[in-house]
Amino acid sequence: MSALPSISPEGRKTYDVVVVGAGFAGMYMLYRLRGAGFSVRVYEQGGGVGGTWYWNRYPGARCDVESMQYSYSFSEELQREWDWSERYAPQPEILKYANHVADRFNLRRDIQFNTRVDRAVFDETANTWTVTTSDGNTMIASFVVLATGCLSNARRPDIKGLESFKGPVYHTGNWPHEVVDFTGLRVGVIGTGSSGIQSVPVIAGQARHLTVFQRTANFSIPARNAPLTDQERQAFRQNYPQIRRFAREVARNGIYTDLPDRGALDDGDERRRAKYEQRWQKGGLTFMYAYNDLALSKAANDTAADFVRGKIAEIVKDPETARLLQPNSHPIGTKRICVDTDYFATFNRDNVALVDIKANPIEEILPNGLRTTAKTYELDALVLATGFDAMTGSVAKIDIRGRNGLTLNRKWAEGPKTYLGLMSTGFPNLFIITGPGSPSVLSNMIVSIEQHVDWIADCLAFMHAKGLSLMEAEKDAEDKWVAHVNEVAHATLYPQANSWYMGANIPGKPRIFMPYIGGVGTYRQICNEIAAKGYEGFAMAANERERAVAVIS
Ligand code: NA7
Repeated sequence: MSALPSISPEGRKTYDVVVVGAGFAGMYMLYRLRGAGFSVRVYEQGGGVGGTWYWNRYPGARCDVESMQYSYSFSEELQREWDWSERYAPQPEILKYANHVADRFNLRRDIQFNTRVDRAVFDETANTWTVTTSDGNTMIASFVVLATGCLSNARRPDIKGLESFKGPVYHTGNWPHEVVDFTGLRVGVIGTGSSGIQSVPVIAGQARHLTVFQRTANFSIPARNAPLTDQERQAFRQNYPQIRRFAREVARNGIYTDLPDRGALDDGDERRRAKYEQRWQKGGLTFMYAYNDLALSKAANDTAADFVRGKIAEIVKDPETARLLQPNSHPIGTKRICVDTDYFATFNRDNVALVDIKANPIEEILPNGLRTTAKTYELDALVLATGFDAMTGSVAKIDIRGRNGLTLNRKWAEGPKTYLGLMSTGFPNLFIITGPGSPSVLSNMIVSIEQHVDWIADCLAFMHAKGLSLMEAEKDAEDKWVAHVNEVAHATLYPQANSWYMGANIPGKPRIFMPYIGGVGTYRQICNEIAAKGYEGFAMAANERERAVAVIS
């Protein structure tokens, strides 16, 4: 181990660790590994740090977790010195924070920007990865860490005629860096997930006319966003030790909130309504924490869904539009619940129309608009808020070859298989941060990122101290974990929705519930116990010859 790269006999740079991606996961991974004395190189496709916050610059883009909680906790100084301006910081501020972190910890010197990792091939003789990047360079790494993000691979829908559209076409997940001005234009937004719901009110305020094309209505809770006062920031900081501990160890989703002590049907109608009203007024994702069985019991879930449908009917003046906006196709929370500012009220504006493309699907995009089975709409600009090839999409873009030349795409053809979401059998010395099989997108991502990074960094330090150079998930441990992830998911209502958690938004993608729903606290405990037992379920060896026999106990 050395903080500096060495040169292989073939003249290739050799690192202890190559990290793919310089979002929040890649940056913290670099910080930890560098601190432990490893030589590290980070490759980032974008021109700057921030990952998903670098690409998702659409109007109205904000995090749906409060910024005082959606921020790193690893540095006391950092969390004391950075002042978030609002309860939910807008994308530019989150990106500024990412840049501040990169500067403050001098991370840029080990990050190569505008460089994609195209290929990583495991060399079974040397126990190393040969990594090829888009600039044509090849280097050697003892370990590779995929910090590629879960919502980074923007998905352009396969709609006939899309290429023929004469006006500008934007994807929310890959928004231009220049200001986009919709003033005076007739704009069409396709998609009503989180990105559509956040951008629609802002675009409506600019455009001459906005048509929202909705395939599936979504549940959304008001953000109640507001500037943060000094007092509020201080209160958070004073309580940070317990807030952070709760988020890591107690909360299922890595967010500090007051937890419910009962199920929805344990309260009478009036009391239940009051509880939902209180959560609705408070705003945000923790609406789903009004009761402890909303993700488990359909009858309980229906009470929350009915409450939100009632709110939509109260807000939206036109009854037919209100009816279309009321979600009926999935239990509330089984698709990621959205957090909005004035989304439903936007449909009361004269310049906004909602089109039901479930009833009348889009047939074709035309040079000047869009035709559904019922009508043609004239448009000057098109916004695709159609989401991502989530969780596996960014990994799938890299040609990763493990033992016997097996590609990760081939191994995952029937759905991703991992042990703890951290490693996949047949791909030694390759770690994944917040990958499928870990709580990941069901949680406050920064809490999950810090947990994974700490676990990986500690693991590599352990291996170094023991003189070990090879680590691989055992097949049996992986099979058991995959079965456990499935079993836990199917004990909930989540698999009832056609969500991107299930891969259902990508035609042909296997329908597997990808994230681990057991909760971040439970998951952390499992990971810690496995590490404490000498990384149970992982084969570790000093070199390839010992692999078959050496499992550290
Ligand atoms: P989502 O949540 O995947 O939403 C995508 C939306 O686009 C959703 O309403 C889809 O309808 C719709 N969609 C996708 N493809 C099409 C086609 N071909 N035609 C019409 N409509 C389509 O992505 P977001 O970017 O909004 O949010 C992703 C996450 O980012 C979010 O959960 C937060 O965690 C942050 P569907 O529901 O499939 O019928």
